[in-house]
Amino acid sequence: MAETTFGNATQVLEPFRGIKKVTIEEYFTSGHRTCQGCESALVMKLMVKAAGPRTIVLGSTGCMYVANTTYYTTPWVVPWMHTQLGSSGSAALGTAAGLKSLMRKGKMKAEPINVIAFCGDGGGADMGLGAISATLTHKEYNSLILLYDNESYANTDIQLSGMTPYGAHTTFSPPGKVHRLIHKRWKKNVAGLMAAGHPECRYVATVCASYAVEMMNKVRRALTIGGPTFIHSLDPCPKGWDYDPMLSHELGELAIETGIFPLYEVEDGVVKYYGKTKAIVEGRPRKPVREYLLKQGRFAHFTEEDLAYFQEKVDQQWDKWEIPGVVPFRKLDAAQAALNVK
Ligand SMILES: Cc1ncc(C[n+]2csc(CCOP(=O)(O)OP(=O)(O)O)c2C)c(N)n1
Ligand code: SF4
Ligand SMILES: [Mg+2]
Repeated sequence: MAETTFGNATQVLEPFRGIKKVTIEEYFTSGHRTCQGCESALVMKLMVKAAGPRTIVLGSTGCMYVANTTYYTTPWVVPWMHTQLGSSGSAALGTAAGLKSLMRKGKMKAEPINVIAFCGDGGGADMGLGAISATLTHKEYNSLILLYDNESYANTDIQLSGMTPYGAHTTFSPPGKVHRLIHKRWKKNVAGLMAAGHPECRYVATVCASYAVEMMNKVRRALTIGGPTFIHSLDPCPKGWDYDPMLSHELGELAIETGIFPLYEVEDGVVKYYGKTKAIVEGRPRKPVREYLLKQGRFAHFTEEDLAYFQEKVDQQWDKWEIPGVVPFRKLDAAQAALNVK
C-alpha cells in the first residue's frame, strides 16, 4: 500500500493563482433558502469549492444547517452531516479519527479526504469553544474548523452572541429610552485566542468572502498543512445587521478597511497580514468606523459618543496591541514596570 497515513499533508490543493484559475465545479449549488445577500452561504460555496470533491462537511445547528437542508432539498453535493449546536469540534475530531481508523484497518480505501466542520459564532465561539479547543490539540488528525461569524444567533431570530459587536441592536439588546445601549461587552477575539493558545495547531486564519480568492487559498492551506486548523470568517448578514442585501460585499470590504476585522494568518507561529490589512499595518490610514457602522440599522441608535468609543477601541487594537490586530497583550513600559517592583 502506498504511503497513506495522512498524519500530515492531505491532498494536493495548490493555491489558485488569480480568479481565472479557480475551478468551475460547484459542490454547494442551488437548493438552499438563505436570505438574499447572505454572505455565509457564499462562504459555504467558496469553502467547499476550494476543498474539492473528496470532502466531508459537518455543520452545527444554525442558518447554514437549517436553510441548507430544508426537507427534501439541499445545495450540498459532497457528503454532509448535521451536528449538535456546540459540537463542531467533536464532529471534526471524531470523523477524522474514524476515517483514519477505517483506512488503517483496510476497511475503506486509503486516500486523502478533507474533513471540514463549520459552526456559527453562537455554536462555535460561545457554546462549542471547549470542543473546538480540544480538537486543536490533536495534531494527529487532519481537520478544518471554519467559524462563520454573522455576529448573532441568526437562525433563531438574531439573539446576541459573544461575537456581537458593542452596542448592536439584537432581539436581546433592543435600544430603549432609558438605556440606549444594552450590549456593552467588546467582541471576543476568537482567532487570536485559537492562535495564541493552541501550540499543536499549525494554521489559524481570518477571511472575508469579499476577498474570495484569498479566502479559498487560505482554506486550501488549512486543509493541506496537516493536523487541526481553524479559520474565522466575518459574514455580513442583511437580516441581522439590517441593511440592503446589495451592500453585503461592500460591508465586508469596509470591515477590513476600517480595521475592525483584520485579515491575517498565523502559520507555525508566524503572523502574515493580507491585502488592505497589510497596507494598514504598513501605515495606510484606516477608514473611520462610522463609514461601516452607519450603513447598518443595528447601529442606527448610535450617538457621536458611541461612535467615538467604538473608534477608540479599534484604534487601540492597532496602536497598543503587541501584535496589531491579532494578540492584545501589551508590554509594561519601563516606568510602569519600575513602579510595580516591590
Ligand atoms: C443546545 C441547543 N440550544 C439551542 C438551540 C436553538 N438554536 C438553533 S440554531 C441557534 C442559533 C445558532 O447561532 P449561530 O451558531 O451563530 O448560527 P447562525 O444561526 O447565526 O447561523 C440556536 C440557538 C439548539 N439547536 N441547540
Ligand atoms: S439570517 Fe443572515 S446568516 Fe441567516 S440566512 Fe439570512 S442572511 Fe444568512
Ligand atoms: Mg451566528
